[in-house]
Amino acid sequence: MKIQKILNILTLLTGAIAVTVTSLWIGKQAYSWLPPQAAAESLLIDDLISFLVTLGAFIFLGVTSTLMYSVIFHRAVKDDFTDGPPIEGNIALEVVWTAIPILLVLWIAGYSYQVYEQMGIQGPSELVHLHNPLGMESAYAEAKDTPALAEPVEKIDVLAKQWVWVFHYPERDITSTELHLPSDRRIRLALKSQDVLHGFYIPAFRLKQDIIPNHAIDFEFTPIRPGKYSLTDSQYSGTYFATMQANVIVESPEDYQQWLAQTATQKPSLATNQAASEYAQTSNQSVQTGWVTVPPAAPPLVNSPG
Ligand SMILES: [Cu+2]
Repeated sequence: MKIQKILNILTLLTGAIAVTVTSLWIGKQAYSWLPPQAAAESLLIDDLISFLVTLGAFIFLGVTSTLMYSVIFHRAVKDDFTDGPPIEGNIALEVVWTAIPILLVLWIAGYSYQVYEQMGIQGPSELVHLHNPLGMESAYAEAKDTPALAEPVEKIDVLAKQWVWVFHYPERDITSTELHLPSDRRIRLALKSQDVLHGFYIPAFRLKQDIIPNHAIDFEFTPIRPGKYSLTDSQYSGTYFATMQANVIVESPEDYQQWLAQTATQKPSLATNQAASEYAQTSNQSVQTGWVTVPPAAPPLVNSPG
């Protein structure tokens, strides 16, 4: 009897260690499932995702391995149709399995909030303050003291409309349909929408922000990896919403300055606009659906049509 108990504890211990080690390994794999880490914020988000995957893997493996163990080693013998032992509640067990999930949820909430605070992305602060006057104010005040925000900031205006992104660089007063960004510089975007709700989403930066009409939303981040990424609209904004994509080019500050200077010498020209050309095509079609759609905004005049 004694030996049986020791064996049971050993089995449980071995199982728990195997599940923990496997979960930690799966959590490490999570990094490779995601796009390149092109902004400082993506490092924080990916750590959070890895943590959540580790936790999820631990619960999944813990539950399934217990189930498999019971099915394999505690099968009823053939022709045994008797009932199992009548177990009527267990206060200690119920307290434990209620307390553990509560603590886990609080841990996830605390960690997520901390990541959001560290990112210091600003967002629609005046709207957030309106709905949550106590919670957010201190977070923003604190974020202003972090060294990331004390760095020189590159300001760019982003205008979203049906269905095109237009970027304006106030420093040189130039516009483009491709978003150029210097790497390792704090970027501050002023997000504006001319018509409806749009969503600013760069998966490689792990950043997403709704753009609300009639509100300029400050949005901050730091690109860290030169390369070409894509910006997509994360909110359904009408018929040609799928065409609302733009290239994001992260380059060294020297290349960025060179691009600004070179673009400043170019006369504004009409940008190619997929939404406008698709709309023009449908009006030439012989079969008319009769469905009305919002006509796309006129293609913008930009210094760099991309
Ligand atoms: Cu849109």
